[in-house]
Amino acid sequence: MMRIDILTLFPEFFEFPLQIGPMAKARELGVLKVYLHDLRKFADSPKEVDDYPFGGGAGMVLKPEPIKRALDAVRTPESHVILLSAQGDTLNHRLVKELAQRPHLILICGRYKGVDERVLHWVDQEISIGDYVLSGGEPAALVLIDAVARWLPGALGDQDSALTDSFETGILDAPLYTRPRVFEGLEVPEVLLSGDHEKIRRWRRKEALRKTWKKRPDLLKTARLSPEDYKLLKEIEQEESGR
Ligand code: 9D3
Repeated sequence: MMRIDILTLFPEFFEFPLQIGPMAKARELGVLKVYLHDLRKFADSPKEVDDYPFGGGAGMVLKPEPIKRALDAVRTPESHVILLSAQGDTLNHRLVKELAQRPHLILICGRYKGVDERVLHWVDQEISIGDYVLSGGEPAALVLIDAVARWLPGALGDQDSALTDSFETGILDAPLYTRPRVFEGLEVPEVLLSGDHEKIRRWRRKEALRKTWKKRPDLLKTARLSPEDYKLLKEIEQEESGR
């Protein structure tokens, strides 16, 4: 069971997304418990969550007291305290899997210009979701929870497994098609209608490798490839150079 406590000025930001998909499934199964905490409730008054920066300048800074009080209320010796911050380690597949092993995450969402630097004394890790500017930590926290929930037992249902996710297999997914067989003159590849499961498996593997070779050649350096994969890649390189 994983517990996640979210410290935020906008708890309502999370309500709808947490009711959909693997996050909802994990919560229904009881393998994920999410608790929302409004930082305003930990302030001396609802207006005292932020203040002007010492030294001057535009914008507001989140005060340390509400965050410390909220942490004191929710943290245990098992907690891993994360500040969502544009200055943190960039979230990736490996970090998501590490976080999914932890029993308790506390996610602190910053807003405005940022949080008082002293908050970092109580933070185990700062995490960013990429090099672009968000208006606050909330969307980043949601991204993190979504990615982590996929690794909790049962969250994906019977068919799907995080182990078949693209970043786990190391290459991109094969192209997908559904009905109709012909749409605006564009046909579904014949092999997918053939019923020949071995032929379909080989085609999918080859097209997944082709996509990776074209779009993310960097992934081919670290992917675990079979002798068959190398043969398929050779065919792909020949086909693509002859175009
Ligand atoms: C651009 C200079 N600053 C804005 C006045 C710094 C800044 C402060 C606060 C930049 C972003 C934010 C709010 N962003 C987050 O809290 C955040 C974030 C992000 O912006 N990008 C990627 N990941 C994350 S995680 C939290």
